[in-house]
Amino acid sequence: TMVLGMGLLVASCQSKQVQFTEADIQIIPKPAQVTLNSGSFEFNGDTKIVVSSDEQLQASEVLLQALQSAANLKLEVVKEKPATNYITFKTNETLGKEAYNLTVANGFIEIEANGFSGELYAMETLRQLLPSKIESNSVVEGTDWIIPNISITDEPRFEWRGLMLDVSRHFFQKEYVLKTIDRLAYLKMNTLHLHLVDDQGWRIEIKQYPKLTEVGAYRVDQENKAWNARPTPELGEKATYGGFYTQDDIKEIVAYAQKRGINVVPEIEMPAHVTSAIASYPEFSCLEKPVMVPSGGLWPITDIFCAGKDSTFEFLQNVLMEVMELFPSKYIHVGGDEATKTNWKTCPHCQSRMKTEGLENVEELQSYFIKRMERFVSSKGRILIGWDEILEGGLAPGATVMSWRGVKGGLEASAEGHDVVMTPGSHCYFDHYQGPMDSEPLAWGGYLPLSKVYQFDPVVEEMTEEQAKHVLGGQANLWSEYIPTTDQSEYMIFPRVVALSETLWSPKDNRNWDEFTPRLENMLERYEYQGINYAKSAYTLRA
Ligand code: TNX
Repeated sequence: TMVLGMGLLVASCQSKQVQFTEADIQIIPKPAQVTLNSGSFEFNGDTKIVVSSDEQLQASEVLLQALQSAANLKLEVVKEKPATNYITFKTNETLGKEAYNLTVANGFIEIEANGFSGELYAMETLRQLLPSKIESNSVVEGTDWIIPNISITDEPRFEWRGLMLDVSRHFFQKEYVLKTIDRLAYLKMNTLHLHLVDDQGWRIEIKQYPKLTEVGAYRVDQENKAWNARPTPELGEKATYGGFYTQDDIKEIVAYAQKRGINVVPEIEMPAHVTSAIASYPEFSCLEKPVMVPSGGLWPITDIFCAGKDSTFEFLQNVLMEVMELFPSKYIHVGGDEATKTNWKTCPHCQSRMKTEGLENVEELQSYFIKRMERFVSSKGRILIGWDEILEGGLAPGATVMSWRGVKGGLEASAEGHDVVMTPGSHCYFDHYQGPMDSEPLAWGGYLPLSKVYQFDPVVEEMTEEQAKHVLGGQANLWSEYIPTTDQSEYMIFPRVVALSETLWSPKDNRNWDEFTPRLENMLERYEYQGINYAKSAYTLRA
């Protein structure tokens, strides 16, 4: 045993060498530029990480944790550069905030970046260069933790790389949101849009209006077997199904996301998709009639916020004040979609508002509504963003548009000089089927296979160069009418989000489906280790 012990000691001081080939480089999203060099770098018990800031330490966390749990290697974090076998950071102020250069050479790894996001993304890349077993949450024996000598120059094509979770139609616990944040960061996605309000549930605690969550966060049941199948519940029925995030939960989510380079964009819907709010405070609707929080996908719903009463605006501004305290996001989403304006046509408050403001139709009244909110949001130094319906009747001057009904809204808004985020239903709706309907779990309808997500491009042909400059990026939306569990949510997100991440990050010319699929296969191995319930069907049906 003495001799054996010595042998191990020697082995751990020397590093093994392996020659890699191009096919071994399986990073997703594909980096802008990769050069494979000869030689390799082995992580072992002597490898050190040299950090000179809290941000660098935070960025290193993903690699430190992975190496510890899968490889049983506890890398020492030091301030002074050792002679060999280390990772080091270098600041390069000419780089973009999310860019990084990564050099792996004999005996050292150097990360060049200009701030936290770039540092983090370099670490995520290192993690992906390691064998997929690095994702195991228990120690894997008999694996060499060796990566190729390589130089990578990388930066994103788009600044908005998002996923929207609809936590209203079904509520998802904070823990699942945190997990999703980790998984987005792994793919260098940087935006999590939380759809916190809809007819079927109000999901954020607002201190000034406690009934929003006491009443608005709960409904009679989770039933949602067919679109519109369930009738409006009877007044007084017991409503116990649901949940919400406390303000402390929100603070935790936001802080967690910040440490993973992710901006959390809150969405507070208005003027429609708000039965949960009206069930809590009927006085802010036109009819002021008591209603129950409906289940499932019940739609359309005519009870919406009254655009005539000043008290509605006061209420919404107070809500947004609390929201802006909690979310540092530059963008505040106010929904604006699918407002059925039937009641506005007869409501005396709305009619008199139209008269005094000189508005000709209810579309202009919605435009008035959003413009008024936009003035408020921008007075607080934030940017209002909304679904493309906010274009109707005239777009608010500082607003950014999220184009979902195809690319039309994005074309129109960018032509007017507004920024846009492209989320067309055709390529970005993860609530749609990803395989044949008869073999897939119930979904909203529509068909969005993996390959189609991979074809997505937020910049469309019809755009001029000037319009293209206004495209911030793209985002997938996961509406959850038919998604009652986290398992089902994972199933709909993965692996389509893998394809999305590459369309939003990688240079257009670097994208190639046939070259992508083997890398995807490697990613799915990683998801096996991470315990993600990805859709295997999407993968077998990928062609
Ligand atoms: C339309 S997309 C909606 C959502 C639904 C979705 C179902 C958008 C802005 N509004 O309320 O959940 O369709 O695909």
